[in-house]
Amino acid sequence: MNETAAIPELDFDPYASENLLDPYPMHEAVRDAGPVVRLRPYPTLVACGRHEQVHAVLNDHANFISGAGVGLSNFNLETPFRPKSLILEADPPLHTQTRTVLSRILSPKAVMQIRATFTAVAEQMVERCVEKSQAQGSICGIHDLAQIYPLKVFPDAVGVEDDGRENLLIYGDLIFNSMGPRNALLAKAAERMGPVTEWIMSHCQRDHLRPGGFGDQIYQAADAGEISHEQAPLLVRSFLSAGVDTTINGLGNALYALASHPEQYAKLHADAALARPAFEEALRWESTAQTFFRTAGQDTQIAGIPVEKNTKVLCLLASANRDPRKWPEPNRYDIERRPSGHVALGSGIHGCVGQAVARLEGEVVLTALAKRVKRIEIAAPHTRRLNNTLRALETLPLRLIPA
Ligand code: OVM
Repeated sequence: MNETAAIPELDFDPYASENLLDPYPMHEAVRDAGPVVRLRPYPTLVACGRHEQVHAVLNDHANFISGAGVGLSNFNLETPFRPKSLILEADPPLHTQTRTVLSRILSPKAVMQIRATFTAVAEQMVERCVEKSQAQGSICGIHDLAQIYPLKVFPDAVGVEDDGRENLLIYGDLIFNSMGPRNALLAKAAERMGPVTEWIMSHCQRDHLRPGGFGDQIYQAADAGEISHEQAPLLVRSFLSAGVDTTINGLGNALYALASHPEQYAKLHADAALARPAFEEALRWESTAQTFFRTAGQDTQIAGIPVEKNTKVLCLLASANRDPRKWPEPNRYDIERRPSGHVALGSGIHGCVGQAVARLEGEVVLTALAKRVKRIEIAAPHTRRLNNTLRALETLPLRLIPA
């Protein structure tokens, strides 16, 4: 009866600093061990590192639920650290109701309406970076570009006031750390929270949101009876939770990919229309959200291997995105690859609802760079910001050589 004995066991701790700094050797070992593995430091979960199984789990929301949390903690056994997200940590039918509203607000049509503004701000910020790089010798790709761009355009689109936006960074860092274990990273993030939760929740209220913005549109959906007025602030919270730290690090990782691959940047500079595929390939190559979990909603199986009800399933998104079973030369960053099928933005009913906005941000920033900057040089080694879920850079010193 000991069917689980068939599952290989490995010693890796995905949350150990060495694996957060460089997860790729661990990913390879997990993939090569089998379609499903156990990790001795977390004996109650199973992990999937191959694209086929990660994709299958994400696309089987009936067996692999989100309502028990999409981090390590099982909300059936532990109280969530904040009221559950009504979309991320929900299953149908609730998820269907809330997702319908968010996906309309973030639709391609809505993205067309913000495109001109997002483009203009990207061009201004790239221009300022070029000037700063010339005046001071270098810029920080994170502080001078990847961080300030999303922190301006996205809260503007949601309709959040300018004051206090740095709270969004602290909040994002906490949320993505909270999906891992209660380690030192989470403790440090929680320490910095102080009044931040209150700031976040008060800025989810209608009277704090500019009329017509994405946030206000949530309340309009409540007025129309699509969701309740009690649900509205929590759905605005999803914008503030998922919309800033994700794109900051997506952009930061894309800058790192391009700076560390000058031959790829040369292609982008020669043809700015490659901006969108270059961003997409960066998402595959260096997945911003490294991991998400599901929970077995009943006794089920993965690749024919039994998985008991209530088991946490660790989906190593970044590993699936470099699985050689799926991608030729997976460790190569190649902006001419068309990496469709990557799972950096998830897959299935929970696939990133803001992906059109995220891609817009990536596209317009890389387009502005491609046009204005001939070469990007690494001015000094980068440093990483460790986070239990996010692949994040702390600093990325760059020299921008204008065209
Ligand atoms: C939410 C939420 C929070 C973090 C991430 C996310 C990637 C969603 O609160 O709904 O999606």
